[in-house]
Amino acid sequence: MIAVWSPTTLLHDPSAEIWIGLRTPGTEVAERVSRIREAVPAEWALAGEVPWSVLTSVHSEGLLRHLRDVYADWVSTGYPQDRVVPYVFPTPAMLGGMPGRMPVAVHGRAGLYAYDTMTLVGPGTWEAALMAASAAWTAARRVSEGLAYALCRPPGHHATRDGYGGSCYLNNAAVAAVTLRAEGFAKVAVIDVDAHHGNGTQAIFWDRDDVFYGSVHVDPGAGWFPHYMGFADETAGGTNLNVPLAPESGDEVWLSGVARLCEAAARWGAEALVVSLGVDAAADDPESPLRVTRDGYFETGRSLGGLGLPTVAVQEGGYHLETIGPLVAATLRGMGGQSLS
Ligand code: SP5
Ligand code: ZN
Repeated sequence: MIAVWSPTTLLHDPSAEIWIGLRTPGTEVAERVSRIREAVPAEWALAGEVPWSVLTSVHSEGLLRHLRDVYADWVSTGYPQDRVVPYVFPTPAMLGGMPGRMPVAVHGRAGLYAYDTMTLVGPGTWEAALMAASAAWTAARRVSEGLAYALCRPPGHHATRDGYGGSCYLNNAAVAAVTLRAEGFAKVAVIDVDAHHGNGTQAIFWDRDDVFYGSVHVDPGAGWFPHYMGFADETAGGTNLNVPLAPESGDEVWLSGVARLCEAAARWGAEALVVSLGVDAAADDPESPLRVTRDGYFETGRSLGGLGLPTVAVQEGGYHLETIGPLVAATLRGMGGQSLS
């Protein structure tokens, strides 16, 4: 197995999430990276920086420049706290069909690309997000050497072409998918086993027939993030498959969902696979109500590995520091056809 990371990903410190008006401690912390690295025995390779031209095949120049520049603009304006936090959002409801102007104030502009108040931008955020995307790019370029794992942090699957949210800034899995396409794989499947629906990845590939997106996740219709998307009727004419699960679902229901995604990707004719590997569906995880066990993650990996495709696994969520390392390791062992221990 190839495992790719970058120490630069440690520089992002969200410090907090503003959630329903409460300032709560950030859950997407740098220690996640050390916990995973300790648990995954591999020759860790360093990511090389992803070319800008690859990023613009996934994201708009506007989003990329905003993420690159907004923190410096924020600091030079002299706000009372050290993180970019939006307070006004130019939603269709606000603009009422009008085009709207580019705000002069940075605090006006902060809501232009952010779609929630939980995903703050601080001093190392751009550098970390860039190197997380770079890890996905590097891993995808090395997929011919075997199963490739990118320890991306911050995660990516909630980031859309034009927007960031859900602790995600750049869509690492989408970067891996377009890189596999550029490497010559004609049909690439993304299978997302993070506990949340990957609305960003779904939206980025919605109109494309060369990338399939499938996700198993806690049902947004039961009140869970990302609330607006992730429903079973979002099919994109056959290149998108959502399997929403009831809160409290455990291994049995989860694994039948994973099996459905694997069968669909195989039937569609996938030639290469990107796995959005979140482990926040685990019973101990504070961010989802699903109840998947370590054995369940191992079996998830076995199902995905059973496809027999060149595979890039991209880290997404997983927030219980005591267990994320073993959970990621178990999934990767399953994917690689190894035994659990
Ligand atoms: C990549 C990923 O797993 N993103 C997760 C985004 C979902 N976050 C929803 C947060 C809902 C409220 N969390 C309350 C905990 C307070 N810190
Ligand atoms: Zn998640």
